[in-house]
Amino acid sequence: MQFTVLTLFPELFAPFWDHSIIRRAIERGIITASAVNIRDYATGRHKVTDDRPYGGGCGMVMKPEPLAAAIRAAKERCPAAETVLFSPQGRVFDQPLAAALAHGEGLILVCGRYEGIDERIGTLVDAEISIGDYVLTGGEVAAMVVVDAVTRLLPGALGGADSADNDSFAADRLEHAQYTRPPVFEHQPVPEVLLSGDHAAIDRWRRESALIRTLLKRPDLLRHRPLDPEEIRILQRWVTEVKEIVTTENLSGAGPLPGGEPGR
Ligand code: 9D3
Repeated sequence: MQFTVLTLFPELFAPFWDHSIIRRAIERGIITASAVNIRDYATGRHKVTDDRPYGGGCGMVMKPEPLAAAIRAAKERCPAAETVLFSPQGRVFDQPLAAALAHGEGLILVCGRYEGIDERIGTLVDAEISIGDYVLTGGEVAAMVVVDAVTRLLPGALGGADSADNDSFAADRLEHAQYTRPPVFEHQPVPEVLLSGDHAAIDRWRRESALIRTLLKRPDLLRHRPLDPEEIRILQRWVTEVKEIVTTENLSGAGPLPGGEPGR
C-alpha cells in the first residue's frame, strides 16, 4: 500500500512514519509513506496556496491550482491509487471503510487547511472522508487516523499474536476487561476466575465482561448488531447473579430503591 499525503505541513508526518506499527510496516515493505508539501506545487515568487473567498467573508480558501498539480503528480507516481479528500462534509470514517480502503494499491490523502478548499477540486477526488462530528484545524490528524487504521489491517503489519482477523465482528462489541500483575492493586483484586486456570470459565467470564461493558457504555453498538441467542443467555445469567448479590440484607440502610425492593 502506497500512502501519499498532500499537506501544507509535511513535517507533522515525520514522527508518525517513524514509530511503532507504521515504522515496522515500512521496514517490512508492507507500505510506503510520504508527505508532500502542496506549497511545492504553487507557482510565483511567494508560492501562495490560499486566497480570499469569492463573495466575500472572513477566512481564506485553498487555491485550486497548487492542489490540482500536487494531486496529478501523486497520481502519476501511483496511477492505481484512490484519492481521498479530508473534510467535515465527508462520509464518517469507520472500521468497514478502513477495511474497504485496505484493499486498494495506494491512497492519495489530501489535507485541507484554512477555512476550506476550492470546490472544483472535487472532480479530482474519489472519496471525501470525515473522522467524526467535531471541528479540527485541518485534515492532517484525520490522514494519520486513516493511515493507522488501514495499515494495521494489511497482512503482516501486526505481530503474530496480535491479529486484525476478527476486527469487523469485534467492532460491534467492546473488549472485555483486562488485568495484569500485580494480583491486588490499590485494594482492587483481579477477578478470581482469571487466576483459576479454568479456560472454559475464563472464556465465559470474558464474553460476559465484553457484553456487560457494551450494554453499559455503548448500547448503540447493540442496536447495530442485536444480541444473538448465546448473548441473551449470558445476560440472563448475569441478571440472576446480580439479583443474588442485590439482596435486601446487602442493601439494608440503602433506603427505598426505585421500583421497589428487589425480588428474592
Ligand atoms: C471555520 C470553518 N468551518 C465552518 C464551521 C468549516 C470548517 C472547515 C475546515 C471546519 C473545519 C475545517 C478543518 N477540518 C478538516 O479539514 C477536517 C475534519 C474535521 O474538522 N472534523 C472531522 N473530520 C475532518 S477531516 C478534515
